[in-house]
Amino acid sequence: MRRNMDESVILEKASEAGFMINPDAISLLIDCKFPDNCLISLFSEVDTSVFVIEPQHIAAAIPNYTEKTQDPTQDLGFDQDAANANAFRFKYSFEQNTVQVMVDVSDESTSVGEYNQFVQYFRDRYTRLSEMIRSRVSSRPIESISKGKYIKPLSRDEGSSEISIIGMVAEKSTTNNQHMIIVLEDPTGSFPVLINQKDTALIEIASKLILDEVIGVTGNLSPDGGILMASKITQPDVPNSLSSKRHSEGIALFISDIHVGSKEFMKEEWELFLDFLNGKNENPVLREIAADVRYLVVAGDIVDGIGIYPNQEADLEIPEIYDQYRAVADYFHQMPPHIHIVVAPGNHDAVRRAEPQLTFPKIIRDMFPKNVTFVGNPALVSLDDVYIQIYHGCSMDDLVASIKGVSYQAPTTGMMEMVKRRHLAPTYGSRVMISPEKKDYLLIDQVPDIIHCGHVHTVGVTSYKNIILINSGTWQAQTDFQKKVNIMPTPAKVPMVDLKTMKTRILDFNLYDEDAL
Ligand code: D5M
Ligand code: FE
Ligand code: ZN
Repeated sequence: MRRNMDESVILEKASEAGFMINPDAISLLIDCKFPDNCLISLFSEVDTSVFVIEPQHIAAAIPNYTEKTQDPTQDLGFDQDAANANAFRFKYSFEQNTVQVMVDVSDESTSVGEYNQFVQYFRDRYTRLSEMIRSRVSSRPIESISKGKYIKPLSRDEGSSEISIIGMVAEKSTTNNQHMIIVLEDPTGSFPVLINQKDTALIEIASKLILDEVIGVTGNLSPDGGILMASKITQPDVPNSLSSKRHSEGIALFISDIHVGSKEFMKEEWELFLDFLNGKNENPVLREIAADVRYLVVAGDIVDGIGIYPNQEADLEIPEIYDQYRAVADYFHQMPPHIHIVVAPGNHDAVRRAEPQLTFPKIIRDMFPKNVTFVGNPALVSLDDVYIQIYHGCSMDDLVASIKGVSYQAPTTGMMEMVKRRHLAPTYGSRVMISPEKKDYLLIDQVPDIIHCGHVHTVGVTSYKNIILINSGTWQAQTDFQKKVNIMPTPAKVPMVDLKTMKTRILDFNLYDEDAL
């Protein structure tokens, strides 16, 4: 009969071998019923530079460690097939996951694109963004200072004559003398603001302003009352001191831009990712991570689509749209069913192009397994208590084009600019088409714990004021178009967040890259 593995025996043998041992490593040995007469040979596999034996050392020493049911004296269990069958165990079940859709236009759309709806839409945007600024800036309606209406209060204190207005940036220009002029607009009127070229700090801020963002400006009126001479610009932003993040447990993975159907879709790397999800990666560290995965969030462009750009047919492996969705759905059927998957559309998907985008039609949703929750783009969802703002990211093209320092190679720089403006797509009428819903779904109202974008096909993970910003890259190799415009994708990388510690990491499934995990 097998002897029960005892903690004191493990401690003793580890010490004999010259190591200390972490309690989790002890639990792992007990859990997998490792035969204690083989402990010494196990510990001899561990690198002598190791001081404390951690679970990964054990997993690495015996990659196919297994829960043995047969008599350990007969067989140490290093048979590959038996090990593969028994070694791996998912830690969570589907029932333990809680996905709540907090904000999503999908069932609430009212827009038909009429002029009046645009008026209402922009009023909602202005009201909610200006409210965020109003708590820090005491402002007056533009009407009250227009046409010389404003009368300077009689005061000996010059500083007290400063006034503030809050408006949308309607125009932006530079004078011959390098001063900047910004025209601000609120529901009562519009007013020009001058940023003096000598105020270099303010010019730096003003030069990054983009059309249609909502800002507060504080300053003095010119002697003739015709222009506001700015001394301060206030963006909505989020507070510096966001309280520590909500958290949960297990792991959430973030992907986007799978582009199934494209000739450039990286099938092999994607299949390696599927194997990883199923606990079949050779690397014990990756198997340990896979065991912990509870959520997978997908931020759009799940297929390459059809008719998205001129002559796309030449780039398609699967020319029919439903065939593309059947192919990607088939991959999702190969994912472990306990993982709760959240899928939002992107500009290549078969939904309306204007944002906010409604979720996929029923005929497509029905192709997928039951563990998939479909949302629109953007959408705010909570995974347990952790708030995730999902947005495919088409506005990144505008942000790269209009803000100095924002680049495709560092996609989170653009996401930071979204947070400063509390808006996912601040500029209207450029690359992003907007559908005028009653309320502005693109506004970042509730401060999330994580913002997840895709679209630009480059991976980036960073933190801004305690919000984790993730751009999840792609599974499509560089296209001819991207080559022409010098976009260098970073495919087959998967950002993950440990929901317990809120620490992040990027898993790499590139097959032909020496550095890949
Ligand atoms: O976008 C993938 C990437 O390619 C993203 O960075 C935008 C860029 N892209 C795609 N089409 C265009 C056009 N027409 N102009 C400029 N940049 C573009 P995806 O949504 O996957 O096509
Ligand atoms: Fe894409
Ligand atoms: Zn896209």
